[in-house]
Formats: sequence, C-alpha cells, structure tokens
Amino acid sequence: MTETVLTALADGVLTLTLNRPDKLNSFNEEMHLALRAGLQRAEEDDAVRAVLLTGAGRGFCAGQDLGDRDPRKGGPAPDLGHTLESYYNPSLRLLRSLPKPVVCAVNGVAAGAGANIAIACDIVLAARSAKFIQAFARIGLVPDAGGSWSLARILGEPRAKALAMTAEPLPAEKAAEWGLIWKAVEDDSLMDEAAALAKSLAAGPTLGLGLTKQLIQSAAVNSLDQQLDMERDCQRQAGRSADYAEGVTAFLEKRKPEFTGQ
Ligand code: T3D
Repeated sequence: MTETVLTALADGVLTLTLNRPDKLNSFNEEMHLALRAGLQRAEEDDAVRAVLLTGAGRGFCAGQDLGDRDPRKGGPAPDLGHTLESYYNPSLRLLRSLPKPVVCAVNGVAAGAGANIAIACDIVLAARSAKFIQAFARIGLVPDAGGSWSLARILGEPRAKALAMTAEPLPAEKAAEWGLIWKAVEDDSLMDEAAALAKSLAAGPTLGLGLTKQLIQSAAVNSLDQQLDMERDCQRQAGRSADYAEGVTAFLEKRKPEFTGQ
C-alpha cells in the first residue's frame, strides 16, 4: 500500500512528504496518523535536528478529504469537533511544541487545514505559484487547525476576517509581503532552498534554536516582564550548553563552529 506520508532522514533533517497527490494531499485518517507519527519521531529521536514538511505532486495539502465527509452517503452528521480534537489538534500541538525547527516547503495550493498547518510551521517557504486558501467558508465551516489564532495574530483582524470570510486565494508573494510566510521563491528552486535551509538549521545549536522557538511563540501572550524572565531562564539554559561553549570557542579561534545539538 502507498505510504500517505513519505519519511526520510538525512543530515539531521527528517523530511515528511504528504503523499496523496491525486487528492492534493488532503487528509484521511491514515495520513493524519502518519503525520503525527513523523512528528513524534522528530520529538523523540536525537538524530533528528530539524524537520522539513512538504507535499507530493502539484499541491501542498487541500485540508480534509471531503470524500470522507460525503453527506449523500447518509448517516448522522459527523462530529467535526471530535475529528479536530482527535486528528488535527494533536499534530498542531506537536508542530508548535517540537523543540526543533520545522521548515515548510509549500509546493502548491494549501487550502483549509492544509493552509493552516503550513502557517503553523516555524519557517515557511512557498513556490511563487502556490496559493493559501481559507477554503472553510466555501463549505460552511470555520477556520481550524489553528488558523483563527494564527491569522488574527499575524495579519490582524481586517485581513484575517477577509481571508476567512471570502476564501479568496492568497498568492505566495502576497503572503510573504503580509508576513504570513518567510518568503516566496521560484518554483524550480523551492525544494533546493528549503532543503538547504533545513540542513543548515539541523547543523545549528539545536537546544538554543528550540528555546528561541519557545520564546518567540510565548511573546504574544506574555507581558514584557514575563518575557524578560523567560529570556533570563532560557539564556541560563543555553549558556550551559556544549553548543554555546563551541560557538564562543570557534569565534575566538576564527573558525566555523561545529555544533552537536547538545
Ligand atoms: O472534517 C473535518 O474533520 C473537519 C476539519 C476540516 C478541515 C478542512 O480542511 S475543511 C476544508 C476542506 N478543503 C477544502 O474545502 C478544499 C477543497 N478543494 C478545493 O477547493 C480545490 O481542490 C483547490 C482550490 C484546493 C484546488 O483546486 P484545483 O482546481 O487546483 O484542483 P481540483 O481539480 O479541485 O482538485 C484536484 C483533485 O483533487 C480533484 O480530484 P479529481 O477530480 O481529479 O479526481 C479533487 O476532487 C481532489 N481534491 C482536492 N481537494 C480535495 C480533493 N479531494 C478530496 N478532498 C479535498 N479536500
């Protein structure tokens, strides 16, 4: 049977490729579980020092597989709150709490939960031809997979509401201009650029990068005083790492540091 998420580990980068290209990598139960397993591996395996998430074929991810939600098949309406809690939310939480950088290479259309999973990654590169679509309004749903939270925080209410209520496609370049993603790159160079970025992050000071992620994610909810306290605690921890000692030594010896992630 075809794997719904392809997994490959090289140079400290765990590449997770959503792999249902004929359905634009929309989520069925199996793909949910495979993505979650990949993220859990990234959390537990010390050999993984960065994650690269992308999609197979011409799309990144079209959100929920609507074939699995066909009302014409009869039966009671599905409890979508339950499917969010059981399938989408655990992966979203893992992405955000993973103490390692997650790069997302958005290779094509990202719609519904697919758009919001991409946005939840730490550094997002998108092919110039890619589009982000808050497709929910088209089918009578509300933004999920963290979208109502991230869109409002990153873009502010006016743009968040307009994207969510109109479901108008947001081209990659505009998404970068608005600060929703890191950058839009030429389609042909997306995977090379994303892989190079993930590789360089994987060779970085993993502990410090994980703490940096936590700090930046906490800024939106913390007061300045809370954030200063958190910076103090994180810097104390980073300052005790082998990578900090190596970083300073390498600077003084005028050479490139060799971080081990410890
Ligand atoms: O249910 C729950 O658990 C709650 C959680 C919900 C989370 C959500 O994500 S809700 C939102 C679900 N997603 C959508 O509403 C998006 C649906 N897809 C589209 O609107 C369009 O496909 C796109 C705008 C993404 C891309 O359009 P286009 O013209 O480039 O491609 P296409 O021709 O529409 O799609 C290509 C194929 O993929 C096509 O199959 P076919 O005709 O070649 O056999 C199409 O049916 C299939 N496909 C695309 N999206 C989905 C899908 N099949 C199932 N589910 C999909 N979401």
